[in-house]
Amino acid sequence: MDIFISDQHQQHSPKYEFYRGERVPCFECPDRLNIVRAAIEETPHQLKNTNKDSRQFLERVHNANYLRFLETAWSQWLAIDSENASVQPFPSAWPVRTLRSDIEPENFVAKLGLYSMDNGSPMVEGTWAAAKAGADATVSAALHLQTLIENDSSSGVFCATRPPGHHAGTDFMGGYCFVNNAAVAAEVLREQGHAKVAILDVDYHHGNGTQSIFYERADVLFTSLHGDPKTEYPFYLGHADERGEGDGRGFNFNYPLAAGSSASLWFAALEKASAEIKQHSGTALVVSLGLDTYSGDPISNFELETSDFKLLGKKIKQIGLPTLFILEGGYATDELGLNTVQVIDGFEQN
Ligand code: Q9C
Ligand code: ZN
Repeated sequence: MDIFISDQHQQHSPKYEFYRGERVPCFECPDRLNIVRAAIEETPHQLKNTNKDSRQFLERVHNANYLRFLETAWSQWLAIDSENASVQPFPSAWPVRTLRSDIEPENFVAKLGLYSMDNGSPMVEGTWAAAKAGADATVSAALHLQTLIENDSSSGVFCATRPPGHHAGTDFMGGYCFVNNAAVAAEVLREQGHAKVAILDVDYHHGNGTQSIFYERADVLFTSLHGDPKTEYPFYLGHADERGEGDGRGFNFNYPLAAGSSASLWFAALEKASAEIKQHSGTALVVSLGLDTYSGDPISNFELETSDFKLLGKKIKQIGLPTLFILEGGYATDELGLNTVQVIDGFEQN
């Protein structure tokens, strides 16, 4: 399988996030992708160039005000006080019910709240560069998949990027995510002539950003298995009764599972999602591959073991569509490389 790894991800290296009331070292860290790269370099899989420009696709997925904010956030932060160079900004106020989100405030922290769903996306000077490079890698991978499709409809391509993307919506960041790479990938495949694209999100956390971006569209099917939002992040989306709206009605499928669910329950839900995808007559599949379903994940609560990731790769292959894997979460850093390679090998060995 050909592999794309964002080469600018290390620029996004925040020190802290908030966890259970404390400021702790970030779970979403550069070592994650360094370890994935090292594991892939031990395999015969080829590393490809990630140099396509994602701009036009980012503009389809995200609104202009939000993209402008992301691009200029760090200079706005420094403009408040040059000593902010060594400090991470966090939002502290949000325009929830009854408050207005139609006027962009001038205060930087107020803007940060307007464009965030939580305080869980710490930002540093290189965040935009890393997020943009991740989207560039995604576009490179999606276009490469298209060239492979022309020869062999059962191809797969893997794109390893960070920061992850699936919590980011049209105009907000959240849950370590700034730009929605899976949505960018779906838009590229649509533009390449795929009338219907399917997304399968297997991250532990519901892909609220991806769901919301495509919720009223019939051309991109969204399916997701995840921890039940009644107890698990992102809490406010991801229930089974969310089936799409307007033209998108019937093109959204959520399979929430109780925290602590076994691997066999998880694979049973995967069968249901796969059946929906097969019925959909799509011609390409984007997988939001979170590996935080691993039993050893420090912030998640499913029970998949390393060998289950090989089975996951095999099951995804059996869906029978050209597939683009996009890395999302996965915070058991030491095992992330091995688990990633398992998915790739499971897909290839079919
Ligand atoms: N603030 C992804 O897996 N909160 N995001 C954890 C610490 C949110 C996970 C608690 C977890 C977001 C892409
Ligand atoms: Zn996750």
